[in-house]
Amino acid sequence: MKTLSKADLPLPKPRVSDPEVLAAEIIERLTYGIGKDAKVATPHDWLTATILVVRDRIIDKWMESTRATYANNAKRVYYLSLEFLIGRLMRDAMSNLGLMDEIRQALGSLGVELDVIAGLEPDAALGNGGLGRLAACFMESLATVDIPAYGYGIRYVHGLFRQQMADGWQVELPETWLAHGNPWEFERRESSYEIGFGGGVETVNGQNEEMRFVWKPSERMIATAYDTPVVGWRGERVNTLRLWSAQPIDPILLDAFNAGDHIGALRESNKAETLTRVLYPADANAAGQELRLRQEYFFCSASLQDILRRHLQQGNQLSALPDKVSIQLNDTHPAVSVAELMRLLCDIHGLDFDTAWEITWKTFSYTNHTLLPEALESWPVPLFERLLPRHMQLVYAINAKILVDARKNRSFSDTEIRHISLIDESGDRRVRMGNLAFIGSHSINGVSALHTELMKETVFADLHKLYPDRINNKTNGITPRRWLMQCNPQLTSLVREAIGDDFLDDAGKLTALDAFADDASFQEKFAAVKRANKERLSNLVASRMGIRLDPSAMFDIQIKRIHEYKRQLLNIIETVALFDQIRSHPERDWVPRVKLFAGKAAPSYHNAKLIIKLANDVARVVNNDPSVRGLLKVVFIPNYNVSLAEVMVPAADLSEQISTAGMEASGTGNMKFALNGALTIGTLDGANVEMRDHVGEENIVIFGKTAEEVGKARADGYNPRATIEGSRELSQALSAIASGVFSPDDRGRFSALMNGIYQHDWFMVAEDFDSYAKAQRDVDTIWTEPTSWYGKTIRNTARMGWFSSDRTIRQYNSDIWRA
Ligand code: B1H
Repeated sequence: MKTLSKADLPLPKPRVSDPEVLAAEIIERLTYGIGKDAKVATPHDWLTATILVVRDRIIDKWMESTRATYANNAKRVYYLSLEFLIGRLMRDAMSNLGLMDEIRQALGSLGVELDVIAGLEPDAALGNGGLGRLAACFMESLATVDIPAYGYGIRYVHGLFRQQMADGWQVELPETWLAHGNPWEFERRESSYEIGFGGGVETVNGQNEEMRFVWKPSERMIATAYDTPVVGWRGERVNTLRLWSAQPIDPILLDAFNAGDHIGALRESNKAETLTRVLYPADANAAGQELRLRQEYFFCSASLQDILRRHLQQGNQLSALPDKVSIQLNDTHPAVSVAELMRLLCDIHGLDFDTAWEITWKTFSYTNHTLLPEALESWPVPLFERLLPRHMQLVYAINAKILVDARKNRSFSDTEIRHISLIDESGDRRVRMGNLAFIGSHSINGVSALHTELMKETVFADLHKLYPDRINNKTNGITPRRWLMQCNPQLTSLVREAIGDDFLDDAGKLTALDAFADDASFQEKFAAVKRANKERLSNLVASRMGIRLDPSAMFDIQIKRIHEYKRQLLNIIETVALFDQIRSHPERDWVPRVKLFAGKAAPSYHNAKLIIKLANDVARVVNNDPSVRGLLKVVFIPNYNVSLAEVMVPAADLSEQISTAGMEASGTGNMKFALNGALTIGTLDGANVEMRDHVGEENIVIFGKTAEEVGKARADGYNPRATIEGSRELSQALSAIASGVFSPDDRGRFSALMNGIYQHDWFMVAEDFDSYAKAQRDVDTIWTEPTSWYGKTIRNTARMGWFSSDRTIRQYNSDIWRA
């Protein structure tokens, strides 16, 4: 055979996807890829073989997408995030490639059931909650709307902990998603970068006698890339999620080993591997440890080196960076990137400070996800300086430039200057990562209309005054592929029968369903789908927990991280009040309800863990009381994750979105439920406000104080005791819980928790209680009139298309990235 030139190398034959070919390939992979005889293959082997066959179909498109981006020298978008809460990938990939039925048939012909092996795929839980899940939805939408994009993050060996219940208490266990290997990822040894920490900065003279800075780190390690393909809808585009893993420069120090120091020989190696071992389970609470700052810097430095290498390799000038590259910072977690890009441009590529600065802020944009003060990251100056001495210098230099300008040209006051500064001088000196991200970006966005307005008025008021054109809103969204088509195939089919296939490519087209909202036969089918989804959830609860649910009862669901501001406590207290009412008024027509909860608490968040225990204690008492006559059931399902959400969301009749107004930046669970035909009970908080605008106020149940009223009540020194004494139902429920009715084994267990409501009630549980309880009875009334109920819930599905993350991504692109 003669040798071919590179240009003439043949491409592999395009893959065929009829069931017979697929079945043959699955057997091939099982045999030659995994080394297993089909006769003895385990379900896991079948899963891996199937993924490898699906993966082949992705790779063709992946290479095509990458080739085209290189050829066009197109602008690329980089999404930097410490979290990607992906969940399972196989169903997503098959469905987006349009291979679901073919693979099902292929496996069926081999005697393997798709749903069984799909259930074995571990969840990639590299995130805490909404912020991480948003990043995953965005990755899918970026590919769907055909934007050349890369996600950058960390390949944690252990994702978010597994939650187990021990006597109703949360216990955290390590999660091991990589235990069976990960067939989705490709290790890219050739894409490795050196990352430094510590040491000092030396000055040398540059070519033109100018002063140059050279950082000499005392510690170094290697970042190695692992790539996962992300398939867009209909498989038109495949983007890359690139996750970094830390490796030692020398796997073992042989000198030390040979001298008998066996532990010392591995110290470097352990130190590197520790860095990317675990995800911080913080969520809306800054994780303030040194290892976290190391994780942040590690992945930012690797990502920026990679981005610059790609940019230069394409033959671009550094000055063209903002035209060819947009870097979106997902919250402040990657904010150290601003200083790192400055270091790379000045110290490695020799640009002067002012030129580098202009390139930097034009390249970055930043998304803020919370106003909670405890979530705003800041690092003690001594720690920052010890770990990143050169970056500390650059932070001071950036600060000087901004503050001098603010003082000289814009006559800011001392107080305003103090708020704008990158250094918080109010206590021990700290580097403010929010200010660094803001100042280093040309666009700063909030995640719902209300949240964005509050950003301007509160945390960033002074920076907003300095840069009035930078803050903008991008209301969050969810991908309708995972959160409708995949998790609710029956509803998807029903909608297709009614309005055709247009909505599959444009969720906005769901509005055509409005015409069917009052159609009796459509309502009946819609109800039947909901019923089937409730039966599926009931089966899950029966098999995991041994609890029987009645699918004809109203399924009332609150699933999200456990946090005081999200007010699971308000829901539980109202449940206790309802329990009292059902027993005292057996003559009334109570609507049978199942109250479902799921969610994880940060391991160090005492009150959140106590709230989980309370939910379980209340469940035990309520579920075992015969006088309830099956009218109320309470269930806390352990180990909430993406896969569990995919079963719970389609099964909800009522969606609980009841945060203290002004505190939930957006919420995205709220959107998933409404899209799947649930009614929302909620406050005017986050994206709930815009959901009301879209579905219509008659199709959502709103209660409680507004953000403005909450602010005013707090400022006026609101007195919860008076409120509690004014509500019989509330005071009875609180004293029952406080006195140990639900905790006979430890009567004082919840007294401090209840006392917090009497004393300060920061989250306005008491203040909103009556309004919430009344809203719940309004929900009951709607439920008793099925045509009204389904009219409203169908209109929710019809009008939620706007909340597709495709719309969100298009807005980011037209206003910020312009890729
Ligand atoms: C959100 C976080 C968050 N906001 C710190 N902030 C973290 C903060 O590990 N940490 O240190 C982790 C996560 N997460 C959520 O973002 C908001 O609470 C939701 O309202 C919003 O929908 C979501 C996506 O924008």
